[in-house]
Parts: sequence; C-alpha cells; structure tokens
Amino acid sequence: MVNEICEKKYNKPLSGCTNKEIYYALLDMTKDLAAKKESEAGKKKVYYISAEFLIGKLLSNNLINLGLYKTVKEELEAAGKDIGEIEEIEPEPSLGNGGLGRLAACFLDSMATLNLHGDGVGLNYHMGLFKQVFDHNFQKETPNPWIEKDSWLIKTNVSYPVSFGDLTVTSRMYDIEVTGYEGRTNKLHLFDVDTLDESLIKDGTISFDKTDIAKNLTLFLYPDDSDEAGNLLRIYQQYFMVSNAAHLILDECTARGCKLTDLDEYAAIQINDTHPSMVIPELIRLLLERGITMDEAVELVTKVCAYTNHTILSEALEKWPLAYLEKVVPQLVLIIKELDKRVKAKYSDPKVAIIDENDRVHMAHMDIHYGHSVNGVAYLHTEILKNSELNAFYKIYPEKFNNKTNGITFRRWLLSCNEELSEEIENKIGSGFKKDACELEKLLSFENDDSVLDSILAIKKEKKRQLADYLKHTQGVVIDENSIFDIQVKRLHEYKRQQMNLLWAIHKYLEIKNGKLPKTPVTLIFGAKAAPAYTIAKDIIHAILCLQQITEQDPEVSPYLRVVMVENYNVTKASKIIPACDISEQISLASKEASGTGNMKFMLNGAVTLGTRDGANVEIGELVGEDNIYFFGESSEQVIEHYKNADYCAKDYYTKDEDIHTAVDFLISEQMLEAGDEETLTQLHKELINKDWFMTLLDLKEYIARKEQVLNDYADRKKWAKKMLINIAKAGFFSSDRTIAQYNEEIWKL
Ligand code: GPQ
Repeated sequence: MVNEICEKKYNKPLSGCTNKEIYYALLDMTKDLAAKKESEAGKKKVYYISAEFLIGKLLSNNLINLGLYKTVKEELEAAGKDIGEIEEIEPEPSLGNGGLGRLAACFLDSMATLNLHGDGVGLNYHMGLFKQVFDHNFQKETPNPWIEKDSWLIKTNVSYPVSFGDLTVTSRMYDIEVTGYEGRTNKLHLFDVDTLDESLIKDGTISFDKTDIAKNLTLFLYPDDSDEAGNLLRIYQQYFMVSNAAHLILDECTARGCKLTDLDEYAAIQINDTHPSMVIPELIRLLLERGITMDEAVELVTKVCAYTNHTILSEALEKWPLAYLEKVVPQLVLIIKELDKRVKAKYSDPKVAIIDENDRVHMAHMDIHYGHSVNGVAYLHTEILKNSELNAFYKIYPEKFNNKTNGITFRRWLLSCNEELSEEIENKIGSGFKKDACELEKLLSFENDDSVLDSILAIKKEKKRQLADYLKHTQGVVIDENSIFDIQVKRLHEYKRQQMNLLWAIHKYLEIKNGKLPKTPVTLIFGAKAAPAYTIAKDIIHAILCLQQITEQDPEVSPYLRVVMVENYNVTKASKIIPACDISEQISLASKEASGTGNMKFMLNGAVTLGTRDGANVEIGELVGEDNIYFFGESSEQVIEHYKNADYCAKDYYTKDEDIHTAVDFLISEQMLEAGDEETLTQLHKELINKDWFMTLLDLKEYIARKEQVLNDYADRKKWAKKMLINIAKAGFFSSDRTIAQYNEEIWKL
C-alpha cells in the first residue's frame, strides 16, 4: 500500500525512500482515505467552538482510527523502516495551552467515533503557543512554527469579511479532517487571514508589533496579555473566531434547508469556556440583519448555545472593559447593552449583571443568561459552581446547571501511546474495550493472577526504559530506569502546586545528605510551561532547574534522588512520559483544579495517584477505592472556608514547623544561589512566606508523610502491581466517548 504511493510520488520503492519522504507519502494517503469516507449528515449538527485545539501529531492516530496502523507498521518494517522514527518527522501543532485545548481535541475524536455530526471551529495560529527552551536554568520562549507546505491543513474556498471598529479583514477557512475510530469523518475548521505576515516576528523571540491586526491576527495563541495591546488583540482574535463561526453555521444550516426560525433544530453550539462567548451577540446581530426580531433572535440563540465552565479562578473568568469592546466590536456593544438591560430589568442582584458598575462585561454571565445549559467538568467542580461561585445564577436557573465529567480518548492515550499494554489487555480480555472502554473492568478477574501482574510490571519497566532512552537522546539527561518515576506534568501554576513538590524534593535531598537513604531511588520528573508574563511561575521553574543541577552534580545524592525537568512539555512528550509513570502527582489546592485530565491518562496507563480530593481525583478515588489511591490534604470545604475567613497565614506554618522552615530556606541556600539567580530565588522565598495565595505550606507536612508511605508501598511489587491493575481496570469511565455521549443526550440532542 505505502510502496505503491512511494512509487507514484517519488518513482522509487518504499525501501529506497527517506523517512521524510515516507512521512509525506503517508500524509497524502491518510488525508485521501479520511476524505473519502462517506459520512451521513443528519438534520442537527453540533459546533464545538474553542480558542484552543491541542490536537498533537496526527499521523499515528489517524492510522489507528482508519484501522490501518498495524498494516502500515508491518509494511514499513518489512522495508526496513521504523514508524516511530517517521512519527518524529511530523511537527506538533501547538494550538492550545493545556487541559482545555487537549479536552477539545479528545472531544473531536469522540464525536467522530460516536458518529455524531460535529465540527470544531477555532483559529489557525501560525506559531501556536511558544516553544520552551531552557537557558541558564531559566525558561526562554521561542516561536513554534508548525505549518509546512504539505500539512494536515486543507485550504478551502470559504471566506468571510469580518469587520472591526477600525478595519475589515477577509478570512480564509482551513480544514483538518477528524476521523473517528471506526467512525465518521468530521472537520476541524481553523480560520485565518491571507494578510498574515510572519516576518513581524523578530528572530527567535515571541515579541511582535501587536497593533497591525491584519498582519498579526493569527500569529500566536494568546499573546502576552499583560498590556492593553495584548488584551485588545485577544478580543480581535475572539471576535474573528466567532464571527466566522456564526457565518458558517448560518450558511450551513440554510444549505440544509433550515428556515432561520428553526435554527435550534439544525444547530447546537458548545461554547468552550468564555473565549467564544461573543458568538451569542454576533449570532443575534446576524439574525437581526436577516429579518428576525430581537425577541425571536434572543430565544433562538438561547436554545442553540450551551456553555462549559472550566475554572473557578476569578482571573481566568473574562471580564472585558466596555471601552475595549467599543473599540474592537462596536457593532456588538448595542446588542450586549440590550441583553444587559433585559437582565437588569428582571434581576436586581448586581452579581448577575452582564455589565458591572465598573463597565466591565462579564462574558460568563452573558453565556449563562443567554444559553440553555451551563456545565462544570467534574462532579466536585459542578457542585462548587452551583453552591458557591455561580450560586446566584443557580438560584435563578437551577435547570440549566449540569455536570459533564471530563474524559480522554483511549485511542491516543492507550492504544497509541502504550501499544505494549494495549496488546496485553487485548490478549486477556479481547478487543471489545477499544469500542466500549468499560470492558476494561474485565481485567479485575486477574487481580490475583501472578502472570498478569508480572507482565504489567514488565510493561511498565519497558516504558520506563523507553523514556530514559528518549530523555538521554533529547536532553542528554541520564536517569536510572530502576528508580521510582514520580511525575508531575501540566501547566505551571501556583494552584497546581509544583512548588510543594519542589519543597518535598528539597526535604528528601536534605534527608539523604543527613544519611537517611530511601529504600528505592526516586526520579522526580517535571514538565511544565509557564505563561510568559507569569513571574512566580517562571521563578518556580528556575528553582526546579537549579535543584536539578544540584542533585545531578552531587554524587552523594544522585544515586538516590534525581530531579529532572523535561523541556518543552507538549502532547508528543506526554505520550512518552505518561506510560512510564509510577506515581501520578495530582496535588492542586482542593477546589482549584476543575477536573484535571492528566490524572485520567496516568491512571489508564497504570500509575497510582498521589493527590488531593480535588477535581476528578475525587471520582477516581470512588472508582478505585481508598486502597488504590493516596489522598492527602485539606478538603475543598476547608479551603473555601480559609478563603472566606482570610485566616490562612503561610508565615505561621513557616515559623512553627522546623521541616517546613528548613525546606523553604533552602531556596536561598548557598547551593541554590550558586546554581541560580539571587533575585529570582529570593523573590520566590518571600512569596512563599508572605503571600502563598495557593496555600502550599498548608498541606506540605501531610504531603511529605503521605509520599513517604507511597514510596514504601512501592517496594512490595506484587501489592503495587495489583493497585496498577485496579487503576487500569477502572479507567473506563474516563473515556471521552462516555463524556460526549452525555453531552449529546443531555445538551445537544442530535
Ligand atoms: N483549563 Cl479556564 C485550562 O486548561 N485552561 C483554562 O483557561 C481553563 C481551564 C483546564 C482546567 O484547569 C482543568 O482542571 C480541566 O481539566 C481542563 O481545563 C479541561 O476541562
């Protein structure tokens, strides 16, 4: 199959082609096959609008979903080629920051797999998110161009004029085919402008002139929003995205025979966080233009739109100054004011207003009033929305609130990233789990089967060997594959508390220096990008990199403890790191992590969770039982109380506890100052003692004690293997196929 394509494309056999040539041949082949798939369209269609789609590399996943992976792999092998090496050629598009964008990508896979007619709509950022480089123990941000002459993008003829207050641009739609696992093919529509000018980027940096909108609109994902120009650019991007989406939706519905007054029978729109919220006034505007009355338009749009909330952190809930909207989208301001007027006429509570007394527009409030559904992303998160964060809204609209616990696609996060484990599972319980993830529970009958437990351990060992190998080749770091792989990979944010893990590592380091050696050596692996303008997050990365250097260079410590930070953590790296993990660190301050999805990926690959009772960890705990997860720390109720009473004082913990004191002070010790920068480390030290907004020191002691227990338990390999097996067997609930089936049954109703 591949050979024929090579012959046709290059006039030579597969065996004579370079990996690069083979990659492009496979790209052509896969795109062709995906496009050829007949996919029936029903009456109603869902549009998942999102500023981020963190799709990752697509070749292997597309081959798996087309049912061709094995055949292609074998054909390549026979010609002396390695599919793993060919995968390396594909650039990873970085069209997302983290969990929210990756969730959107998993959802596209599941919609296509469940044969739901549903497309994604977003933006075609040319540089995506930055590429992270470590330089003298600091994070440096560099551009990440990913679009090549031949890529997954298909240029379409779809194009719309989009007008802002001060200019009009013309859009261009690019499509990426989304093929489901034995399912239909949907599309990811990414809008762009032909006028974009990549030369605006100064060599090697991510700074550029933010004012020339026609040239920079889709250059980067979420450019630095620490200044006004950055904020305005974000509003330009958001409106550009939703105006195109609204035009596309109306055009497609009309083409399928929809009368505008029946729009809700033809379209469902999911608003992924508040970035696409302006689709509500934009759709109303277009409907008014086409002769629908304001009352009718409001009713229709409310029936069509549904909103997903992904956080309770107030800094992430967008509130745009009215003046900014007046500059960028004056045509929407009248409509937003009218929507706000209607709310104020009905409800006197200022907490539910769209425009507040400081003339800031609360995007989430508009979504809740003028959408028919509001969902959180894990049970605990939805309860917190209903009972505290959005309680005023819950009282008005109890029927709108619902939970959709997040999920992950098992095609990427098991079948593709862990072929060895998938094969073992298939040998034991058959292939049914690939379509119905809950069949993984059949593994429970092997709980006491030594040969199965042994092979699970052997597979983990092999994946650890592979990761060690990869890190050696990519970063020149040599780690002990027989050590415990204790892993925390996710965006760097204080609420996720990487700094607490760092303080644990310091504590362990000092123990080892004092002669207390661990039973089994530990490799603590971090991977995280910090937002370019988030100073404390960058300080934490700096401290981790300094400790990495210290543990690496100290011969007394390095055989027992290593700290390693993976550079430029992304989807590709995740797929190599996660299968190799023993201990999955999910240690956010309770109440702050809406769900987490990494926790699900780790569990599915046989890691045991060490975590707080936060987000989806709670549901993992319910499924696997307390013996198979390690919880610690104060509960979300307690944490919420602390915030309410403003009674948490980091300094008290620091002064009263010797271990905490010593660990925190190590940040400004001689060793650290020798490895790093005094100003940065002092700033972090001060921050932890005097502010510590996310209560690192609150749970530190309990964390240290609990981790000690985990490390001890690890030594009983049989008992540990059983925990691994139970985690894998119970992961089925977290398939995004389940999540998407629920979205469809309860919200979209296709
Ligand atoms: N999340 Cl608001 C993001 O990744 N980016 C965001 O801007 C917001 C939320 C995450 C959230 O922190 C995780 O707990 C969730 O699992 C994830 O969204 C998907 O819902």
